[in-house]
Amino acid sequence: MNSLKYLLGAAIGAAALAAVSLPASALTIGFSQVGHESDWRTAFSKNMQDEAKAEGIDLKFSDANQKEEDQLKAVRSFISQKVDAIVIAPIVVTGWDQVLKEAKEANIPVFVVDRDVDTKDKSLFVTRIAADFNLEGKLAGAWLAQALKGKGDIVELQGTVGSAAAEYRKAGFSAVEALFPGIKTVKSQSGDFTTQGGKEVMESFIKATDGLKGIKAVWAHNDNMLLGAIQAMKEAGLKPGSDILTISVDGVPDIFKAMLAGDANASVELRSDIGPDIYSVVKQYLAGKKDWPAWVVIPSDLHTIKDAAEVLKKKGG
Ligand code: GYE
Repeated sequence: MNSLKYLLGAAIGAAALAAVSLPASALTIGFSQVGHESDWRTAFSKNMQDEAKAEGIDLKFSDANQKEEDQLKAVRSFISQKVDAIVIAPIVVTGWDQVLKEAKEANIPVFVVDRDVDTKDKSLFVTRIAADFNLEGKLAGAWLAQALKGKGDIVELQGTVGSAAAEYRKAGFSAVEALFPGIKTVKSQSGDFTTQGGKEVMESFIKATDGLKGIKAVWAHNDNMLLGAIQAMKEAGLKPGSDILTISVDGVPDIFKAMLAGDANASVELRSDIGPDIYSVVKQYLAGKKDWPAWVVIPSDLHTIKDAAEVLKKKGG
């Protein structure tokens, strides 16, 4: 009887121990993040970290500070730590082949998220989980073409040079612009997706065009650059949101606040809460589902002053 009790106790003890020691065998994921250049990015990082906690994932998070070489270092360190999977939000599209081959040789699956890579060998990563940046550019272009009634000079604030988010958005927007001979981008420069970058570039545009003379609108590849540009325009006595129309991408809380204040007009929102989508793909892959489309598309949609208050409320702002 005593020995039965003992056995029972030991079994319960072992079960309890197994439960306690579960985190040690939990899924370990290395996530190489671009940086913290925008509100969208910090919201995405937070979502990845919060969701990892909620799902019991051991997330090794690395912020590359918009520096390519830091990102390559982070991925190599994940490989040497033998993580179960690597998630990469690539800063730029180029330069990935070698390190992806190293991950493949180490048998660690790689998932590309958010921005794209230009590697020809698509077997170097499982899939890409991301919004359609080209479509975002098209939505922005279509909204602006309509708002301008097909006529007007505009200036463009580009995102990080060589990033998929900047390249694809520019291409999408240009495709629509090409349909409207009356619309012309007269100035275009990168503000590196930051508020400060957007402010500085807009200041230089204002100087170069005698206070944006003849300019009817600003197209910014993200909200933060536009928020910086709005500051610059207001400091120069201009009226963004009315005299100069604005369109940008991301849908961060501050852009909806700017719309409600009358300083901005529209933004294409892309989801930053994609942690659950990403982890779900990684988990299914590790559990044996190996066939994935090359791209798992996350939807994006356009918002204006009409639904700004409602969206802001949903975002808790
Ligand atoms: O729009 C911008 C960020 O790659 C989609 O990067 C992302 C972009 C986003 O810094 O704010």
